[in-house]
Amino acid sequence: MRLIWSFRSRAAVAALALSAALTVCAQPALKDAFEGVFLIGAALNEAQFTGRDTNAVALIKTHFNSVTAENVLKWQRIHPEPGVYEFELADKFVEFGVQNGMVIIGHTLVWHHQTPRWVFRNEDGSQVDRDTLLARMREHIHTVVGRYKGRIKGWDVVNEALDEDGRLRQTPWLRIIGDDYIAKAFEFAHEADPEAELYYNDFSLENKPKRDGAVALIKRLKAQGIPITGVGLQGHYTLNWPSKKQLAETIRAFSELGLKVMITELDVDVLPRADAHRGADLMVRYQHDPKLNPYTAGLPDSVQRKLAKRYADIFDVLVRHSDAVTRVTFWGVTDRDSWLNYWPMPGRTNHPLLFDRHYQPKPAFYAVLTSAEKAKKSANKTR
Ligand code: 9MR
Repeated sequence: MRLIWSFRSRAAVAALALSAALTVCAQPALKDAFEGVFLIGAALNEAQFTGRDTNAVALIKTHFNSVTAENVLKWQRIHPEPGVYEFELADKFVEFGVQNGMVIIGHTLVWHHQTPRWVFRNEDGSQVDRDTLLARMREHIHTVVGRYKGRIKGWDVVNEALDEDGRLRQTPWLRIIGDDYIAKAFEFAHEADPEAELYYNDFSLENKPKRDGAVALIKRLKAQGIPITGVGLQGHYTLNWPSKKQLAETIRAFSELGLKVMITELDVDVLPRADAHRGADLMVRYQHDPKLNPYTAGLPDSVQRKLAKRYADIFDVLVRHSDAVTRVTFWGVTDRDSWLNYWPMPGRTNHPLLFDRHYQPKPAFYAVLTSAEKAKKSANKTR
């Protein structure tokens, strides 16, 4: 019995691999379709950059020319204890990008999540003072950025420092160091690799109050001569938020400040939400509710079409602003990898990306390719 099952499951895996391989050969590549428009990136997990998920690796090599580490460069993963750095996985991620000639992005240096408690504490448990925390931040940034100097092209230096109302988020970084912790992080990153591009990265910047806060923050940084290259709009979107107008205005608001704009974590959540939160705040969490998990057996055609239309709309805006937008990175490769299967509710089946759970392109993939063709045509016309 076990033999039959193992034969069957091996046959199933082989069939999946074959169909994934055929698909990879038959489709035009996203990165080629957008050549000269912007880079097309993906956030990679460990199974992908170590080569274990061979079907995903085939898709990544075919379609993407930029990679971001979804998790392995975060403070907790790379620097879990004082004086202890664990570079093994991060090294493999960077090696994957180098081997495949991809633009490698580092995510992230200073964030309020995934930073171990010890960073903000003395040995006796009391809170560290400003100078101690600045010294720890500098040491961390120098060690990590310095190690990958010349190989990681750009860093999300500070991640999610703003609240929805546009004010600085109350984090231990802000409370202990003060308002200038953001400027300091950029200065330290620039010291460690003067050639690296340095980004401020956040979600929901398409909403005006938060966007205005980010614009004010960046103006302050630029007035002080802080080396900031770009802004990352994370792009954790839904089927109806943000509007095309909001997205276009947001891109313009940052490009008018002389910054590069990139979409750094694109996905489109198709599942019903338990509340009005639009964004990606990891503090928002709910218990599993089967009523809010309607597409476990696959995405119905009607929703599949909505998702394709939504991606077409998003890319229409992006290609129209391709003078400002330098990279579009998806937060994952296939629906099976997406964090939206476990946030804000564990155990759901989400369908937010261009490739489905069987590594197959979805109608949204073709919609995005069509946007690329339009971009090329209009570029030819204006030439
Ligand atoms: O996708 C990431 C998930 O696997 C992690 O558990 C989580 C916490 O580290 O972070 C997710 O990625 C986040 C990114 O680092 C910052 N913007 C929001 C992303 C989705 O939560």
